[in-house]
Amino acid sequence: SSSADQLVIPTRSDSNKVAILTLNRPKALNALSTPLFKALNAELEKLEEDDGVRAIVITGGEKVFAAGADIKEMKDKEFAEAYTTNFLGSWNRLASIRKPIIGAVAGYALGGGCELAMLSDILICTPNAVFAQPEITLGIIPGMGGSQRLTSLVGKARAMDMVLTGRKIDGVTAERWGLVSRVTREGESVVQEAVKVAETVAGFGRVAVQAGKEAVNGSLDLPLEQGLRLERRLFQQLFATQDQKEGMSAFAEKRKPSWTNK
Ligand code: CO8
Repeated sequence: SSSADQLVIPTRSDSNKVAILTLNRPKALNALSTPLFKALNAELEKLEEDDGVRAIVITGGEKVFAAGADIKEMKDKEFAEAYTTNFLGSWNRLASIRKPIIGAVAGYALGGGCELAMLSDILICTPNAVFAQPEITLGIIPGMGGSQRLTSLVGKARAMDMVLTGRKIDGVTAERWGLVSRVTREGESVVQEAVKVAETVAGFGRVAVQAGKEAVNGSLDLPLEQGLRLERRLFQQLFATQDQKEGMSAFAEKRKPSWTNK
C-alpha cells in the first residue's frame, strides 16, 4: 500500500539505529482514531523486538503533532461499548515500551495529542507548538493520563489551570513549565533535532539506557524509599555488565568506549 494510506509511517535514520514513526492523518490534523492507535501499537511491537533499533522517535511531522482523540469517532459512543471494549485501554502500551522514546512536537498537541506527547521519555517541540487539554470544552476530561502525568510534570496549579480552563500554552512556555526538555530554534526541523537526540541515546550501551529509563520512571510510581532501592539495585547490577568495565576502562585509558551492549 502507498504511504498515503498508512496511518503511521515507519522510517529509519541514516545509522538505522533510530526508528521514526510519523502519524499520518494530515486531513484530520492527526486525530487519534482507534485504527491509528492500533497501527501505532503494531509498529511499536515490531520495533521493541528489533535488535537493531535503539531509540524511537514519535512525531506528526513539521506541521501538527495531533489535535486529540478523534471527536467524530467518540461523539456517539455509549458507556456499555466504551467499557466492554476497554476504550483507550490499549493506549497504555506506549508506557511499557523498554526502548527510549523521543517525542517531536510541532503545531497542535491537544487533548490525547498532549497525552501521547507526555508518554515520550524525552520531549522536544518547536517554539510555537501548542499544548492544551481542551477536553473540558467537549464535556469530558483527559482520559489517557492527562490529569496524572501533566500534574507530575508541571505541578498541580498549572495542571488544574489547563484541565479546568482548556488553556493553550506555547512551546516556550511548555519548556519553562517542564513539560518539554528542549525547544528548537526558529527554522530548525523538530524531527531532525529529535533524531539527533535519539542518536545520542542510541550511541550508549543499551543495558544502561534501559536501566536509566526504568529508574526514572520508577520515581513516578514508587514512594521515595522504594524508588531509591530500585535505583540502587539497577546501579549495582550494572557492575555485572561488560559495558561498565568497558566504559570505565576507556575513561582511564583516555579512549572512546566501544559498547558491546552486554
Ligand atoms: N477529531 C476529529 N477530527 C478533527 C479533530 C479531532 N480531535 N481535530 C481536527 N479535526 C478535523 C476537523 O474536523 C477538520 O475536518 P474537516 O475538514 O472534515 O472539517 C480537519 O481536522 C481540520 O480541522 P479544522 O478545520 O478545525 O482546522 P483549524 O485550523 O480551523 O482548527 C483546531 C484547528 C483548533 C486544532 C481545531 O481543529 C480543534 O479545535 N480541534 C479539536 C481539538 C480538541 O478538542 N482536541 C481534544 C479532543 S478530546 C481528547 O483528545 C480526549 C482525550 C481522551 C484520551 C485520549 C483518547 C485518544
